[in-house]
Amino acid sequence: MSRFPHAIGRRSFLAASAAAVAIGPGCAGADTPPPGLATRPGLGAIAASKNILFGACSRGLIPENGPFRVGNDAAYSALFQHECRMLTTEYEVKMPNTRPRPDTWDFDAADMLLDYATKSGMAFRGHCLLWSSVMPKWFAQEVDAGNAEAFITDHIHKVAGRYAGRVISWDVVNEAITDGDEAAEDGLRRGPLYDLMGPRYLDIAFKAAHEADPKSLLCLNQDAVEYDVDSQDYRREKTLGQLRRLLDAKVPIHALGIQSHLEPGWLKFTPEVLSKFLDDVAALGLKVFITELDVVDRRLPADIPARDQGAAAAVQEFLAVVLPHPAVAMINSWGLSDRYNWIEDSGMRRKDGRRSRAQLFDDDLAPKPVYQAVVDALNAAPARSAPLTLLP
Ligand code: 9MR
Repeated sequence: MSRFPHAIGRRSFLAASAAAVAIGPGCAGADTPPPGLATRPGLGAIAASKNILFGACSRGLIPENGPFRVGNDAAYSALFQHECRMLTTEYEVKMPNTRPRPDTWDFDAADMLLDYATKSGMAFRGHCLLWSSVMPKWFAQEVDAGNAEAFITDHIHKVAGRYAGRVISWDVVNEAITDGDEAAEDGLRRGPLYDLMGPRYLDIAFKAAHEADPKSLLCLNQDAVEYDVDSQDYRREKTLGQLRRLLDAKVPIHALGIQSHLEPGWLKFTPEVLSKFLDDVAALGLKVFITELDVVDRRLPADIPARDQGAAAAVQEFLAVVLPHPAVAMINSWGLSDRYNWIEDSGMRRKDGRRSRAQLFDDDLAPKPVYQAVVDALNAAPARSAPLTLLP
């Protein structure tokens, strides 16, 4: 299926290739094992003891977008296997990657990640089938109001159908709701999908995903709904509105994803506000997945101990609200180590030029205070009645 034979088995650290990877300056290499694995059970195991699924995203091999990290960096792979029970695609199934041209498909990177997850005994999570902010350049020329529904349906059938029965959960639509000038009246983000189909694009996408993969838990994945500010109040209200609308229309949807790129030192966090939102989503009969947990540290101090404490405090206050809630069934970290950190390739970098420390593990794959915050929160969490499974 894949032309990449790199996937390695659980704990087969030595067998993995230590091929050249771009890792952080001055940090230990791919052949230096991560410290401390023998002395801790791993987040995946702690979470599983509460029937919570814990995992992280990783990139597959995309030449212009970074190496196959879990497959090429043996130390990183060992850490990933120790800590994670689920692997989430980071870029591989987004439309510009699966479909470089309207009639050309490329599943190599996604296949590679699925092979790795399967051989490692991990669940596999698909992110994301549609994201109106990340679309191929050709889309506007090829798709118009007349063919949009058929086009989107066919696209989702092909992608979700390829992996049917093997994806614990799909982010069907990413970041659908926004605020300010980008938002239409119903809070939906204007863009290539909304402009052609209106709110119906959500209905079309979820139906197509369910047809293609009837066992996968289908998720609407939303950003910027964690904090107590007007713009996020608006997003929470509009998100609930769309969820109600979809459920009333009998559209197959099973979960709301709350991305949770936490950003301490900026927006106000009020536990009751987030808690009420979780209650409102759960009252609709939906699960909640924490889909992209990490800490954007650009507003924290430069001093590393102070910065790491700030990150740990943000995660601690967030998880203290989220994890007691029985609807929350999954935590996915958006990366695992600062060695591979999406923030460094984004507009969210620190202004002082220092490398971001968004992740649970540092460049040398050692746990940071934020890791302990997650351990403590998981240990304090009540057990869920059952683990997350594919639909019957
Ligand atoms: O981490 C992802 C990065 O590798 C991609 O280049 C980028 C664009 O596709 O997306 C990043 O992940 C985003 C995720 O898909 C949706 N929420 C925000 C994440 C960080 O930008």
